[in-house]
Amino acid sequence: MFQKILIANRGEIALRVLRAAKELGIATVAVHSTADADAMHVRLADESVCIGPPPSRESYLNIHQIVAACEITGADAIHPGYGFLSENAKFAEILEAHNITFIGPKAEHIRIMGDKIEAKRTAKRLGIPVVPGSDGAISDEKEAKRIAASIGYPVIIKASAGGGGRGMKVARSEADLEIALATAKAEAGAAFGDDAVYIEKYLEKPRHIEVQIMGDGAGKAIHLGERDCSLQRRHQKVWEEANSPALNSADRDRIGMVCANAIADLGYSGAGTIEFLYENGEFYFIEMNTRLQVEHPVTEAITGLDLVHEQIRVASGGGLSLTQDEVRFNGHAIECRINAEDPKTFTPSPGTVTTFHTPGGLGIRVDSAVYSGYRIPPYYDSLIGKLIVHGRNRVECMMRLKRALDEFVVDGIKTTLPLFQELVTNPDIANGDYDIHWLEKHLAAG
Ligand code: MV4
Repeated sequence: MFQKILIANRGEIALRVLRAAKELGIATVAVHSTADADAMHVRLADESVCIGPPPSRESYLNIHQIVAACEITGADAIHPGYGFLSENAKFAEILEAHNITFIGPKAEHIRIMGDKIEAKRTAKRLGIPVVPGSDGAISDEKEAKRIAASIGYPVIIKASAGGGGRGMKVARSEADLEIALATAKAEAGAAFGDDAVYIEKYLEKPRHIEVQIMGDGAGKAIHLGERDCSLQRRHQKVWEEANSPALNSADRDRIGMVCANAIADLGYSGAGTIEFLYENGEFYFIEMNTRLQVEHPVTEAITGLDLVHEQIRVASGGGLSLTQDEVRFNGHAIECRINAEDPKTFTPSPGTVTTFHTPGGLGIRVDSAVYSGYRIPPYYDSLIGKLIVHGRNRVECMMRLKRALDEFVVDGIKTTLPLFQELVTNPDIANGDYDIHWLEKHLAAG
């Protein structure tokens, strides 16, 4: 087991990792920018190192400073959290060269999944169902037209270096295709320095369902069920739940086992998420995330497992703590992402939080690094906390969420809490009847 872990992140996820390390008796090192000197993760860590000025590029993304902090403090492993360096294959390689363990997958697997064409090709080879489309990059308009005609319109053009919704163009007919292809290619080249694009059948009203997997890096893997993350705005998830209201247990087991077997074959190590679009009872792979995700606590709530413990165990060579047979799904969980934003316009609202009072009681978890008097800096993302609610079933979970939201007080800044007050009483949400476009339509309808 590791003696000391450096946490290369900030905010609630830095705290989340710190808590897991403490429970395992592992010493912790926080790193922080000058804007985060008063942050909770810095206060709670055993040691801390300032790694640069406020902009992420010069601090939380600064590989040299982070490696130096590791060497100065003698940490033997780094947990990257999510975002920042968590899916940077180069970073994983540099750590390996310095004999520091990266608590995450092999660099090779991060690289494959970062290239969306390569990811899809790999998924298909491993037996995961993919969206019908081109086998690789589209070389010219003629090829695009031929493939689009064979899969049928509408189609979507995606950047291989994109992901998370960046660099996508829909073409509803052959007349749209020429311009969609040209703009997708130009935008991908400008944004990512790689203009490779691929084509897929465009699914009109899917849900976003993702499967949580964990591999031991040596051919064993398990799945921990799925999360439904369809409620999102501009590709930012807002509300996530486990299980998906759209799946029955046979569908869950089927897609879960397909993913676990694929991940075992790949020799994947650590936590990962396989993302699907789900429409008319079918799953279609879109991307894989090779990190711990923001919404991992809903999976923890229904499985009783600590995913960060599991990541640390696997990275230190201890293997998975359980087999698939030992995974049990219990009840229902919902996560609300609380952002420091105007709940109507979503304009960021940094500043001093004068009161921060969190809900409690059975089935309630709040992951946040905010405290009363904390000043939210304007430099980073606007997530200030996650409210995770567990119940024996979805109805109980929703009732509990409603009362937890009533208890939650955040004064001094604007937050998205009022949006959740509204969602928790909405009939479509109560029925689990929503797709990836539901929230944006709801917000547009005012
Ligand atoms: C799609 C799609 C429809 N058809 N692919 C957006 C994020 C990126 N991960 C993939 N995305 C989509 N890919 C096909 N073939 C619709 C989306 C999409 C979406 C997906 C998940 C969650 C929210 C979304 C919002 C708009 C579009």
